[in-house]
Amino acid sequence: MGQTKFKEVYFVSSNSNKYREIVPILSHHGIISRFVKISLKEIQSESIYQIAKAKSASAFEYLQKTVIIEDDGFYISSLKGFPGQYSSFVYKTLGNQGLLKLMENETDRKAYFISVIAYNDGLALKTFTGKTEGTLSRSATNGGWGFDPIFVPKHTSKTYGELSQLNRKSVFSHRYKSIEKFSKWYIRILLDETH
Ligand code: ITT
Repeated sequence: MGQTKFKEVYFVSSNSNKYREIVPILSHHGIISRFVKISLKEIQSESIYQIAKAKSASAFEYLQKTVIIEDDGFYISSLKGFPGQYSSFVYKTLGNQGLLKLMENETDRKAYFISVIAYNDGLALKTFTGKTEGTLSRSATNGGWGFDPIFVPKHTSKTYGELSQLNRKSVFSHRYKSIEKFSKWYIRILLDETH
């Protein structure tokens, strides 16, 4: 049996909150990662997968190293999936208070998060998905970042924000699910390469 080569993987994003959440999961699997904080241009597409794939291609083109990127969407049922692929823009413009206002008379409060991790080493491009369903809260709580204060995942009454303060967001997190899938796959290919 050969020596396992733990190649570094570069996580490219403008959002350090994402990296803070994924780094313990990667480390847990023995994956060494580096954070490259840049904003990658996003293509306009209905599909979060197409956006993620294109983002991974730009990241690889920029760094010429094995990269992972993440694209997320927050989908509100009664708004037909809005903000979806516009989540980042909507957070910066409407914000949590604006979204709550938009939804104040709505009884159907179902919402979900999707995380797509795209791996790109210049030859292989692979995506990994995590989805967490839940509801939009009536008011914003403390804790977390982005939509964390207004999203209550299923099987708890706390928001991602409150869970984050208790170090329990990862138990429910869409990001945890996608990065966990990626990590298991990556470890497998590294092991296969060395046998
Ligand atoms: P990149 O540079 O990695 O693209 P970004 O913040 O622009 O960073 P996205 O395009 O994936 O990321 O946008 C998704 C938005 O959804 C993000 O900016 C947050 O506002 C929100 N979001 C995603 N995951 C979240 C989480 O775990 N908790 C709260 N909000 C989240």
